[in-house]
Formats: sequence, structure tokens, C-alpha cells
Amino acid sequence: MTEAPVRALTPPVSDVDPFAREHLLDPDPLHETLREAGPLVYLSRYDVHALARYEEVRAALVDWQRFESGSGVGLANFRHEEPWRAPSLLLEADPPQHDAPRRVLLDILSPPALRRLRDTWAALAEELVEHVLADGCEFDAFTSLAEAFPLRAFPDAVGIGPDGREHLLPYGNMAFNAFGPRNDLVAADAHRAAELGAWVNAQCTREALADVGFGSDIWAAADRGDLTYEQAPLVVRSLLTAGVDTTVHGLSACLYAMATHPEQWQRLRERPELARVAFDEAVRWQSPVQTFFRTATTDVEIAGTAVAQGTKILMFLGAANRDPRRWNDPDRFDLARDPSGHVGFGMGLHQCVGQHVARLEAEALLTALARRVESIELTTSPRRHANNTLRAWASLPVRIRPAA
Ligand code: 8QM
Repeated sequence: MTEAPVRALTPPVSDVDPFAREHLLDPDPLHETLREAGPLVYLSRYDVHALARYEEVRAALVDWQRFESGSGVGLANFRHEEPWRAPSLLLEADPPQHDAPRRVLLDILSPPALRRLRDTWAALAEELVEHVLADGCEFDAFTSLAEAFPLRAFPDAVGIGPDGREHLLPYGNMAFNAFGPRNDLVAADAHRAAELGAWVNAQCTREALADVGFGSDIWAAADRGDLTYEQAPLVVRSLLTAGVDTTVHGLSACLYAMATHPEQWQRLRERPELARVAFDEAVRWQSPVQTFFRTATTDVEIAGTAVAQGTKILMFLGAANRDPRRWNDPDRFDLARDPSGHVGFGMGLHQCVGQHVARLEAEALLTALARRVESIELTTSPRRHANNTLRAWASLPVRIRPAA
């Protein structure tokens, strides 16, 4: 038996707008449609090819030679459109330019380097949990925990000054919207882009940063010659862009999961060492970062379809993380599963360099809660926040019962 060569198939075409508000707020139905349409779907509205199955998303993520990041990981192609800010040296770069910044951050954000933060963050988490317990046990877990914890922990760890920190979340919201099309979400923030960008850039200079922290570590890498002095502030900027909203919505995903799965909460209380598994399972289940693009560096064939050089490839991380071809009962949030291999942090060369920071934050918050809180339940419907890249929240109203 010989198989017929499968060449230049025409992929299924969809005119859906995945960045329309309804899909951003509730992406699961669209994800299923795209996964089931085929391994590759042409999205006519944006002239991009989309991947929604685990195998294809993973393959594209690890194939940095054929699917580059340097022409932008959003919809805009930097070769044809001016980027809204100087490109990131990490996210929007390929080898060899990507290598030095990557190595520097891998070291600064490595598990041994984070050990000094562990006790501080555990104490901070306890303080926040005590506060919500003392405050009557009914509160918005989005603002009081998921936003409050990273905002108290991370900017201090980077070493930025105390002033203007209220700009961090609006800047992140803008940066993550900017990966999508220029829709109403981008227009809504456009009037603040210059002001927010200037504030963030001003936090990245050596003079603006504390003597101890990730920021100072980055400048020390420049002193050693591991980075140039021109690169250092842009690497600091990567931390401030990628390190706040992602953890806010990742922690929100955990809290939402726990509030809606009381049996999983009890399991975590019995075995608090599951906190990190719980976080990764929440990242798989919700995928706080929903989408990124790559660009084909040559004419390529994906699942039998010819894709021309320069084509943008839209990878649905959230859809891959719930692909039934890869995951048993994928829509279930389940601490008994092994969530490793999820693509919520990406995969390959660009895989989230801050993932150990995120896990440490989640571990601190979840273990503090597990010690002091018997139950968590929603009091009213949570509210989502529409963003072109993030599966984001606006509010998570809960009631907790203190542990005896
Ligand atoms: C997303 O600016 C950056 O380097 C950067 C921005 C956003 C991310 C990563 C890096 C994935 C969290």
C-alpha cells in the first residue's frame, strides 16, 4: 500500500473574529469549533492561519527556525508596520539576538535565585489573608488577593520606586491588547500610551532601581559584559510588562477554580504541597495568556497545507490546553491530573522565563489560604475583563469561612 501524497490541501476557512468581545469573554466554544474544524484553519478576516490543537501548537512553539518571533508575536508584522514601542529583546527576538537576554534572565529568575524571596512572600500572603478574614470574610478576591498580592510582591522584587505603581496594570493591559488587532480595546487606551510607556521606561534606568532586586541584577549583568548597557533597560522593561498582569490573572484562575470546585479545595487543604500543581492546572485550565502569533520564515507545509513565507500563524494556547486529543476530560479542573506539558507558559526557546516567580507567588498565596480558610464560595457571578491576549478578570466576589 502506498499513501497518496497529501499536498497543498485547502484548509478550512473561517471568517470568525477571535478578538470580538464575545469570544474574548468566553473563548471555550470558539476553541472547540476551531480545533474540530481541522489542524489548521485560515482566518479570512485577518489573513492568518490558526492552530488550535495541542500537537500543532506545540510543534510551532518549538520550531523557532521556521516560525519566528522577531517580526512580532502579535498580529502586526514589524517588517511592514512600525511597532508601538521598541520591540522586546526577549519576546520579539530570535537567536542569536535572543540568547544573551534570555540567559541573563534565566539566571536571575532561577529557583535558587528566588530563595531569598520565599519567606518575605509567605509573610505577605499571610498578611493579606489575615486582612480579608478580619474584614468580614466577604470580599472581591480579584482585587483583594489576585491583584493585591503581585502588586505588593513583584515591583519590590524588581526594585522599582514607590511612585506611579498604579500605572503597572494599565500599562500591561495596553501591552497585551497591542498583540491583537487595532480594535476598540486598543483605541480605548490609545490616549494613555505615551504617558504609560514613558513612565515604564523611566523605571528601567539604573538610577531608578533599588540596589537589591531583579532590576539591579540585570544592570550587574551589563557590568559583567553579559548584556550591553543599551540592552539592560529593555530587559528590565520585559519584567515590568510580562510579570504583573500574567500573575494577577493566573492567581485569579486559581481562586476561581477553588471557589467553583470545593472538593479540590479540600484536597489542597489536606495536601498543601499540591499548591504548585494547583497553579499549573489552573494555568492549563484557564490559560491566562490565550494567544500568540509566529511568522513563517519560509514557505512551509502545516498539516498538508502550504503556508507562504511571511504568513502570520495564530496559536491558541488556551485551545491546545483543552484539546481532548492530549488531555483526558480536558474541561475538568483536577488536582489529580499531571498538568505538565501544558502550553500556558509556551514551550521551547521562549517558554516563560518568569514561571518560577509565578509559581512561588501562587505557592505563597495558596498555602496561606489553605492554612486559614475552610471554604471559598462565589457570592455572585464573577466578571471577566476583555483583553486581546489575556483571559482576564474584573471581579471575583467570594465569601470565605475561617478554619477552626
Ligand atoms: C507575555 O515585553 C516582554 O518582553 C514580554 C511581554 C509579554 C510577555 C512576555 C514578554 C508572555 C507574557
